[in-house]
Amino acid sequence: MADVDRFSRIPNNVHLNDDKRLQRALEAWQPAYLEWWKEMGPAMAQEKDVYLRTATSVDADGWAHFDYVKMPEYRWGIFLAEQAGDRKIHFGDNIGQPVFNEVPGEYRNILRRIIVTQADTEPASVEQQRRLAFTAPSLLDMRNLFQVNVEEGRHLWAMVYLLHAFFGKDGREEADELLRRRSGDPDKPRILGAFNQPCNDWISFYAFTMFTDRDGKYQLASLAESGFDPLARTCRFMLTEEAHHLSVGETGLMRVVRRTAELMKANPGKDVRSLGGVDLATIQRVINFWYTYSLDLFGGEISSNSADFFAASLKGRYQEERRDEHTAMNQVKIVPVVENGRLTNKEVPLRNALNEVLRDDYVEDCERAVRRWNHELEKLGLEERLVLPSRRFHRHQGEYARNCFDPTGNLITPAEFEANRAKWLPSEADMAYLRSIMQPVHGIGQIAHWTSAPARGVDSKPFDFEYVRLG
Ligand code: BYC
Ligand code: FE
Ligand code: FE
Repeated sequence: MADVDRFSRIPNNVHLNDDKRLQRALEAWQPAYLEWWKEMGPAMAQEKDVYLRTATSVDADGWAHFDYVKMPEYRWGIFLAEQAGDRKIHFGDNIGQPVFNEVPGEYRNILRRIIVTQADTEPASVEQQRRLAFTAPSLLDMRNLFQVNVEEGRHLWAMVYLLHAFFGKDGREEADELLRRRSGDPDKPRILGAFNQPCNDWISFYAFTMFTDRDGKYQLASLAESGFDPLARTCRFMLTEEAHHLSVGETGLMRVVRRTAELMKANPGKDVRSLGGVDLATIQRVINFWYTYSLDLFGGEISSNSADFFAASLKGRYQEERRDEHTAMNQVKIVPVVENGRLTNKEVPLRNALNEVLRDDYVEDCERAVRRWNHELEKLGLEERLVLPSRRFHRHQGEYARNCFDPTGNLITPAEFEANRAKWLPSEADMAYLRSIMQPVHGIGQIAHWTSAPARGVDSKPFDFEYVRLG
């Protein structure tokens, strides 16, 4: 990539040098970001060398540069994927027009809202994961955690660039607010529900990166279709980083399941907890928790916002470009809703059901991962299986938030829900147990008793590589 400026204070491929006002504004935001990172970023190893990947360009072969870095010195940069010729808008009401390179006045508010919502999740996740390194099950896991954290920081930079570059004073104010909200803070919480939930043990961390980062993948993919080209290009590049986060979650849970299966196989009939492992029932409950909070992140099943985003050609469907039809007009989607105390199918104009369309793609992807985990159980001849609960279970947003459902999706009373809560969702006792086994394993090549070592390291390095120089 010819245009990368790697050596200025803010590495970038957006010609920051040519826009002094913008450059100064971002350079003024930078110290506040670093303050936030010190206060809310990883609570240990900030001064240690960590074997990290840094984006230095957007080329297929050049963007992932691995080296030892101290996290506060990570080069958080602004990288947009290459401009794709004379791209035309390919969905919504502006179909066929040239892509927007500036913000159309009539879409300014909704576009800013989309960007702020996306932006807010990035620092939120870093805050949620702040203390996990203390109990990392291996140096490689600790390194992966830090990798995810610095990249979420970079994703914040990506969105803050858009706010500064295209939204003037309001954009700068929003960028400042992004450093003021705090995950879980009762007075100034993060915007979306999942990002205010505690994530203090590694089973939760894997479930978070599996399910919550995966919402990120689907949201970013929809925004990568955007008619607002700077957003589309930003998201396209973010997706390349996101793949690692998803694999940390998916393989993280797989490693735990494998270990649990081994313990079960070697000790038939014995309580897995008495062996120091994580029993399948607890893994299931943690899955239930993060999966359902992540389902909420797609918004309501029936949403006029989703119709507006699509009509404005700002947010498409997953892989919109591969579809045959791009107006989403004169079509309906069937959505089960509760009416008069029972579930009935409702026909919803497709544009108003696009959150649910995206959720369908997400659910299918999650099901694929669950099949993979179950394969670990199957390989050892175990009968037990993990499942995804119904998308109606334990919801806080959308059609199903007003009622209670069991994990298979049957309508139940609030009393029935409460009576079963500890069976379906992580309890205080579960959390206390997980805390008790989450002891740090920080020696080179060592792995915690409750999980198994990954098959491979990163960057072709072995598992017993010194991924973090704690010494
Ligand atoms: N929690 O019409 P509705 C990631 C609000 S993750 C709290 O049903 P809409 C990452 C909604 O804002 C990807 N509030 O939904 C992952 C609205 O509020 P107002 C993040 C919620 O607007 C891990 C009201 O409820 N990116 O990158 O169609 C680590 C009615 O909303 C929630 C994006 O989200 C919730 N879960 O869709 C790091 C993309 N859901 O207007 C990073 C941008 C809804 O009444 N955002 N509400 O005040 C969007 O596209 C949409 O805002 C949403 C919601 C899909 C989130
Ligand atoms: Fe992200
Ligand atoms: Fe992520």
